[in-house]
Amino acid sequence: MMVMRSVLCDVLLLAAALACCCCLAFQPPSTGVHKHGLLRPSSSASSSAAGSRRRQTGGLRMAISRPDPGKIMTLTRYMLEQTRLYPEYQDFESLMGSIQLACKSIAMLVGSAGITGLVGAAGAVNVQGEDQKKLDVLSNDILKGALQYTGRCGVVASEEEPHPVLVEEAYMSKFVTVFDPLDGSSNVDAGIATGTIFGVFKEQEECMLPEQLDGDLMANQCLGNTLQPGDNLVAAGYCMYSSSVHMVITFGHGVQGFTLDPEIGEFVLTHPNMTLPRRGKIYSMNEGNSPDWPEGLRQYVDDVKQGKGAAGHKYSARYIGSMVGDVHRTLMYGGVFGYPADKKNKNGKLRLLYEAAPMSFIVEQAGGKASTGYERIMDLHPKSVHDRTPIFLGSYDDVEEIEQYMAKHKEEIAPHLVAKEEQVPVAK
Ligand code: FDP
Repeated sequence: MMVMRSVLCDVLLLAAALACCCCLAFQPPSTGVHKHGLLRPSSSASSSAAGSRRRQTGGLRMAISRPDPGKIMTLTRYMLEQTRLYPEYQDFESLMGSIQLACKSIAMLVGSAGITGLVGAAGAVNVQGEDQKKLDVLSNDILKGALQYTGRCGVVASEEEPHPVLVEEAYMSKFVTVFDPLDGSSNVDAGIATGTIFGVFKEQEECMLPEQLDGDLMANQCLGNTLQPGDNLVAAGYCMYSSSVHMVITFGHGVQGFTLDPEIGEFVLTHPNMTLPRRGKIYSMNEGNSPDWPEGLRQYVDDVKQGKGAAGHKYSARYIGSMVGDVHRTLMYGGVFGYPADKKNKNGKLRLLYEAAPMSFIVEQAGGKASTGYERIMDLHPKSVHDRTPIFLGSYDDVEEIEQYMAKHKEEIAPHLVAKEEQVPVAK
């Protein structure tokens, strides 16, 4: 009897959910946009006359509203409007135009990969010894291609390229762009969230060399532009390909989150001025590696699981294994994401230049903290394009607490790559 009742309940719930989905799928466009372009449900029945509809679906009432195209804050419009406030945004406009176009193309490829056969390995191994997926290779080409014609970007450094690459107009450009074209790609065949991470540095003056100089030397100088600390970043962002496509960006004046509206093919501002709560309730790390973690971290995780940390409440574990997905959730809900050093990987796994530094810039701009466990990620100077670093980022107080636990076991510090004393001199 009990079993029958629960089956009946499930059937009823399923029917309600299906009815709700149909309702979602077939709602016609209507108005209902707040000043930042946020979608919001209509507040009164009279709004149906203005284009929004409500339907009774077995007890569930749903109101779907579509933004008024004239009022929508698209990423393109946002960039235009920001140039009035900050003249330096003018330089980012064409760069962001190319990056958003590339992200839309990658989103389309990722979304249809199972159907078009773009799953599985490409048959090559990247410079870091990882199997390249077909989508890794394609995403890299799309981004490089898009950046080539901005007239603003001279050098790109990518996870999928052994060395930085000079793109057209290299000697007249202003920016160096670093990116991981498809982060978390080992998950992509399973339909799990993946993303593109990017960071933008200003080119250093040394790249403006006299023409008579030997070509190779000039190229080397220009390529050396990529090796800058996170503190030099002028823009950073990521695009997440998941149940919806999100673009989160910072130019050093806060963090803005956009969502791709598939009906109009535009990124719309849905999360203005994203901020992290000071404390969270989630820790996000690959706990399978915990036997090899530093003792301080093991103790931290043990304590917060039992509510014995400074917050006084119990923490839950959430780990996707895709940095963009894990960082996005951390930005939305708070808590801490980490990929620590361990006995086998003294520098952790994630790459400083095009993963850790851009994400740290975003997190700091959202009021959070990003650390190796001992020092600020943004202070680290990479020695080579593919350097790795341990990382903890997220709610300020949570990351600070991890640093305190790690400090209790200082003797265990992994000899990680960029101790401040041995920094590579890089002109700012
Ligand atoms: P992936 O190898 O799938 O590209 O960038 C490396 C990365 O994913 C991150 O996105 C992710 O956070 C991490 O590796 C996951 O590593 P583990 O599988 O070792 O947990």
